[in-house]
Amino acid sequence: MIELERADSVAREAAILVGVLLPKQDSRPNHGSNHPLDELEGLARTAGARVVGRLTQKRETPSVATYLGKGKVQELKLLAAAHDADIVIFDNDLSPSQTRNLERELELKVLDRTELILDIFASRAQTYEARLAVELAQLEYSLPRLKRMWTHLSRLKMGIGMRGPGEKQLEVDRRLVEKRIHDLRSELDGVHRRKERQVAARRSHRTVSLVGYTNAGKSTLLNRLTGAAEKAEDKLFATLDTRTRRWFLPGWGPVLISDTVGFIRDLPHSLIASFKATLEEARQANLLLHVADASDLEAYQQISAVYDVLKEIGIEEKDTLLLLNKVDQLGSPGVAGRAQLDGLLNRYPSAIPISAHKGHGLDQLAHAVSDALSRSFLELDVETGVDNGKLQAFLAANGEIFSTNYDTADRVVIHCRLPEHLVAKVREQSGLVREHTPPLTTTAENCSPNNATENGATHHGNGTPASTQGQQEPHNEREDVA
Ligand SMILES: Nc1nc2c(ncn2[C@@H]2O[C@H](COP(=O)(O)OP(=O)(O)OP(=O)(O)O)[C@@H](O)[C@H]2O)c(=O)[nH]1
Ligand SMILES: [Mg+2]
Repeated sequence: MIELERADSVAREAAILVGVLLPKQDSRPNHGSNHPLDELEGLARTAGARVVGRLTQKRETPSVATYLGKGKVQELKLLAAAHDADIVIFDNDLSPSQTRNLERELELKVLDRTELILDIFASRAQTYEARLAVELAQLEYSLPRLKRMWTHLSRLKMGIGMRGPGEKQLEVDRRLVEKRIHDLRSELDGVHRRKERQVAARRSHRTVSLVGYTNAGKSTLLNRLTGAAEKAEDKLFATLDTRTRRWFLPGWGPVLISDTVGFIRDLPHSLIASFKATLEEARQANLLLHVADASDLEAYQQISAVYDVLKEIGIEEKDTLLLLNKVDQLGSPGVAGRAQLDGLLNRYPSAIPISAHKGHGLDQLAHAVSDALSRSFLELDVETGVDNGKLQAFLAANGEIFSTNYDTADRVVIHCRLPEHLVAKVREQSGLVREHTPPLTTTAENCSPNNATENGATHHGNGTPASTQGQQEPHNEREDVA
């Protein structure tokens, strides 16, 4: 089987890692204690390579022809020969001509960081949607590099960077690739629209979405909270699609919680764009839980890389709780200690320290989630005809009913808590909506619609309190696009 042959060859690939430290990257904190190629090594291992050597160079700017300086290219060639390497992986993004020049010079396959990430995604994508997304991202990456085939290498073999559609498409004519890209885009658009509708259909439930750097512990937390058994591994990009589970939030009730693909610094733009459908749950969630690995020496950089990706998909303004995970690890050898956690808490005072693995901090997490969700709920008095059973059933299904008062023969007032975005639906079903008036001040008189303005909730003819009306309409319109 071809797949097995590929996996087999990848497992045997000996890789040299190369990083050019430009002034911006070199000034990233913690590099004194963490090797700048550690993350690339994690990625290379995830792709199945055996790392046999590392080489770094500090430069003001990359060399136009080979990214590395001339002398370093020769050093790299010797290093690769000494370790009988099969492949060279750069931590930087190379232009098509830099890759070609390096491959000629080194007589070895050369990959850059983007290509390595794409390759991992290609080998891990399980669902139809994830496969389409990865194929599209790979083809977009390959298009400007179509001339670059590894035929000029004497030691051509299958392996990293040649999985997925890469090896097929590099041989075909550009127009066919463009056509395939076009087809994939429209197929993914269809998937995205279907996904938007599916997610929107669940709007009556509050939804919480886990986001975060890859390997931060999102799937472990989902499993811990919901008793699910999703794959959680000490591997980068263990999760590539979205799983949604029901979480019984103490003191609140059931909410939907979803786990999704992890982020990484400099995530290729084409990949983010292709994974739009996968990230739809996060886009429509009421609340994001940003899981960060507080024990990682690069925690600060990882947190800001996640914010960068959230910005790129346009959801950086969403209500977000930052969770500092793996606190059980603090104090273990080789990981960040208590001082880093204190520093993180100083920088992000409302962050919640947790251990998804051991279950620490989950009560505090549940409280914080309840509080955050409550902010988007309204406590209301809904008045309607006693015979409007449909609306009463709607309120019972989508909100929480505290009391029902039959103050007049034909009218009923229901005191309830309701998601803000459903207020318009209540109005559509002949419900008159007012801010809740506490029972002690409630009289038969001020429950009548005519007196609504007198008890503090300004009416606008449609039953919505002034305080909610302004935000309500655009919010609903945006969600109704699906
Ligand atoms: N010590 C410790 N390890 C944890 C904790 N949470 C998760 N881990 C470990 O971290 C690794 C990654 O966990 P996952 O839950 O797969 O991480 P993820 O964020 O889903 O990763 P991707 O799906 O790859 O993006 C696994 O080996 C977990 O066992 C924790 O609280 N403490
Ligand atoms: Mg995961």
